[in-house]
Amino acid sequence: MKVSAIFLSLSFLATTAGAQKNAPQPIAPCPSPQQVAWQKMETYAFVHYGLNTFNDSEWGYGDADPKTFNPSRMDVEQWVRTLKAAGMKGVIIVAKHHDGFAMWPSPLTDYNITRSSYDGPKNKDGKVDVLAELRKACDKYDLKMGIYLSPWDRNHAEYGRQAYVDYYHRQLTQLVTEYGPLFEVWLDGANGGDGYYGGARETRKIDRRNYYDFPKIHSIINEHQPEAIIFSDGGPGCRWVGNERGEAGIPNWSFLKKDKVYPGMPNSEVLQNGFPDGDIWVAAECDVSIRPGWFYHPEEDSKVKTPEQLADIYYRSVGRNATFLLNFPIDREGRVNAIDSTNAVRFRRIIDQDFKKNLLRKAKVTASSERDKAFSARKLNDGKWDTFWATPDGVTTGSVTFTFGKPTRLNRLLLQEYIPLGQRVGKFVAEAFIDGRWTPIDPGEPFGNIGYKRILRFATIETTALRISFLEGRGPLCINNIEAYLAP
Ligand code: FUL
Repeated sequence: MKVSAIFLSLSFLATTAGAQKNAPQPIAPCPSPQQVAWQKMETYAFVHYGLNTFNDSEWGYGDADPKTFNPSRMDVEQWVRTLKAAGMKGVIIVAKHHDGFAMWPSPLTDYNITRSSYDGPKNKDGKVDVLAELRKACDKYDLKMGIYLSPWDRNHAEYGRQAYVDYYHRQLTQLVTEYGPLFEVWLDGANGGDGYYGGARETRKIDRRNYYDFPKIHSIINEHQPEAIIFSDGGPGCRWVGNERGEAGIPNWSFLKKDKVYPGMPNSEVLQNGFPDGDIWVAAECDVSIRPGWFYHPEEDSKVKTPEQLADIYYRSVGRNATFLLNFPIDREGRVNAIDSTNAVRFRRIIDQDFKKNLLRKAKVTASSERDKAFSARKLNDGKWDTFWATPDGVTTGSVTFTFGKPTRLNRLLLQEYIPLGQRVGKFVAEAFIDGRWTPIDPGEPFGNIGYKRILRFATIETTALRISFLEGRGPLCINNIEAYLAP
């Protein structure tokens, strides 16, 4: 290492450590570094593709002929290029849906892609393998990859008995060891019911809480993919938001109660808000399909969500302290359909336009109180993640005022807490100085709380100053970013 490089890295360490010195104590529960990195991805994609695509179904019984899987122009790179253009940071592929059909050449079942009519690129063993194709494309275009492996399997003869659970664990082990780094593993909550089950055609019930041996599933994933976030209704990495509209609740706490949540649990509406007094950090993920169905159906070509609808969902998910998982049903050609891709790319343009120029960047910032120089309110508009404004110990409320040099028009406000130290703010309000008075802005919904990110939309106002008052905190405030915009 050259002397200058050593000096640079030492001074870098000194400034980061300096910025953290005298920081407020974390307030549990706090996210792991992996959970923070995951939440910063904000938008990522799902792809649903399989026998359902070719049999016009959403939940196959597990009896459809593998030969019916017969794409005419399949192109996995086209998926990945499209998702990149739509600003997605990762893609989660359904490796196996409830029908049990494996999209990779699973040696554990004949019900897999090698029995289909697909004759695409071959993996290192000379077999068709959609997961291997996706891995390659993701590496080429720098997109993160995740998998969905349905615990419910309507094809497997042993479903409902221990032999199936062992099978599921072995399938999972193969996926987490052979397809490179995964950012998320998706454990669906749909469970048990009628199916083909190796020809038995009956209804099978399972004990949702215990049947799959979730502790074992988690240890398999953690052992081989320590960076992966595990999704389920109850986490432990991230949680379902309790609806498939792509909408988080107001408020939205990133906390759950450990003993109250598990995949397939009843009363899942509570997941929209989380628990203010929860004991584990499990932030919400909003999954929603760009079409009414998760799988492709030609008659839904006229029902693709518009760019404006997708932007609205972005505000209701990312803008409410959640992530936005947007599903693309791959069509019968084997591509992201042109309508879906056009709308998704236009959606990204809307978001880019809405957040083009942070109008608070040059405003003068003052605060009701600050911890010390290192945690000054000026950090709020330095655009960096790990410098933040904090109040002294014991001070759990406060306000920040931004003053503009001239009357300024705006209609968006974005706030972020420094979540590595926990989620703290319970209530806040934003006011603009208009006609000589402080007037609350009207976002058309409750202000709620903050967390990783909160975005408010309101009719354009013209103001000379903006004041944010934090009315309730679980401890000293740790706010790392406030921005305002004038969206077109
Ligand atoms: C649900 C499943 O039942 C749907 O088919 C879809 O895969 C969705 C993402 O999760 O629980």
